[in-house]
Amino acid sequence: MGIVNVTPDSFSDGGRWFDPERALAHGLALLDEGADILDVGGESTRPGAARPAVEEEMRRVLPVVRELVAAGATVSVDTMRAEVAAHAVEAGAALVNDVSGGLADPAMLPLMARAGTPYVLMHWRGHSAGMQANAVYGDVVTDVVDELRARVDAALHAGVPGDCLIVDPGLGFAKHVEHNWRLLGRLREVAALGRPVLVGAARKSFLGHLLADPETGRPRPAHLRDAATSAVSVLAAAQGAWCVRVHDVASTADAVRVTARWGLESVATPLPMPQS
Ligand code: PMM
Repeated sequence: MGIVNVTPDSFSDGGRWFDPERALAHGLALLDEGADILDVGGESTRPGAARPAVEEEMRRVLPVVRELVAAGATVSVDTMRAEVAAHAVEAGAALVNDVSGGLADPAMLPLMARAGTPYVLMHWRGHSAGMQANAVYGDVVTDVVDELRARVDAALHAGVPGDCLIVDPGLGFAKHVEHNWRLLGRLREVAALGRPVLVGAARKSFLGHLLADPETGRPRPAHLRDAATSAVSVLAAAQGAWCVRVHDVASTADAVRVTARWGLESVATPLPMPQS
């Protein structure tokens, strides 16, 4: 899944694709690089970000969704608002990616029950402005899995078809650095919910901390985190992730292809055993 942020303020690419023409060109380039899905978003969710008005969010995303669909892309809309999701689906979006897992807008689950498109429920504990204060867990993996299970149950209860549901541990959302690593290391426990898993690690600050300058301690800048992102993509794919959401599609597409081939090879061709 390639990211098309039509925002002035996203943390790693804010402003670069804010102009709809540039967003469209960027989406087409990501398709060429091998993206299967393009995720179009008009609201930055960086910690502390302010929310755009709903009209502004629609003004940002709908033309880009429409054009990418017309170009033959499978498009996802990254929104917490039912109204934006409904218009995007009408414009041809094939998937709704809701970072709030249906918590931000009470109209979202009923909409998804009617829309019948795949729906990503991400683990979320509140809007960006204050979310890091909610990064308090017993065991982070158990807590996130329990809270995701509750969202899956709420979606099913609202009538969203079970085979439409995708779950996401929400890396960086009300998570401190160590929480993200624990969730990645135990991704199989998220997969044990029995739903496809989406992982969004791309360029996030826990990677910047890992790669910090050893002398100054300064985190690696966001645009220099793509190699680390593809390493996460490989490991997430090897642990059964259904999808990885990334900015640099080329490196992740190659890395995931290697992972798939490696797995098939080991199944198809068992290692030769020593003769006794
Ligand atoms: N992260 C961001 C935005 N949308 N959606 C899902 N499903 N999972 C994520 O982890 C996620 C997301 C924030 O990252 P960005 O500013 O680089 O888009």
